[in-house]
Amino acid sequence: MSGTPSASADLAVAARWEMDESVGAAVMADAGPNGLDGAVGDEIDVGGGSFRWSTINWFTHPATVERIVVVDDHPALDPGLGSFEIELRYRSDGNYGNIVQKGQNGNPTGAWKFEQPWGFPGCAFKDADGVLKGVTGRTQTWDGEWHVIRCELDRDFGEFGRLRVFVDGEVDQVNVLNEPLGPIANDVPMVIGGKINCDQIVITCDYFWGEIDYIEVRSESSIATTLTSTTTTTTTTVASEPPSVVSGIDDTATPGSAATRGDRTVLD
Ligand SMILES: [Ca+2]
Ligand SMILES: [Ca+2]
Repeated sequence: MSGTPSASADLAVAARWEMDESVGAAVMADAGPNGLDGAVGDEIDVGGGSFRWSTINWFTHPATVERIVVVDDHPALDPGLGSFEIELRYRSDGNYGNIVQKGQNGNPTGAWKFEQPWGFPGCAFKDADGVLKGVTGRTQTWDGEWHVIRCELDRDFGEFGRLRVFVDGEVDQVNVLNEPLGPIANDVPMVIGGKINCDQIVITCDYFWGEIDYIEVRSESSIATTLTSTTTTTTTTVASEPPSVVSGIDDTATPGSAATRGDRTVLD
């Protein structure tokens, strides 16, 4: 069961990971219609109905790919021009970290992420033209208690759509878009727990710590994934990201600032 109902009837479950695997499991099973199982890194503590990540400093070197779960690219996980939602139940005493994302700043055809800078949950979407829109909650949720968080890209609202973040079933923050947000699709994996393309030197990995009970992604693109096959170019690879040049606001390095409440200039 989802914590909160979808705003749009146009959405279908793209994937749902219950994260109920047994101790030591290497595969995160998808209960959704597309069979999007993930590969679980060895440093993730699995069992008892959740996945757990140990505390880590944001600057800890080297990058630790064993801290992430990797789900292969699938069109249902790319918003395209449709609406999109990510919902998860989690608890954390960390005021930092990327929780789940598909793509990074250097992915030229778009990216999305769900994060908790300074413990404010939120998400950001970047389109193929580089337009970046985000919404960050007003409620800090790094209190170690369980919370259901949902981020929503609603393409059908108003002229250009809106982003909303829900905390425990209540709307926590809204960003009504003031310009169009174009197509968002890439050919890189979806990652849970931090970035996949990072080195902790030039590109921070933004590792999450805490515990996740489940994650569900709902998308319009999942309604007809066979019709929504990747139409973007295949020139993007995981290794192609240039250095994460901060052109204005680094939303993870300046968490909690006023700028992180609205749109950002970098999605990393
Ligand atoms: Ca794709
Ligand atoms: Ca679970």
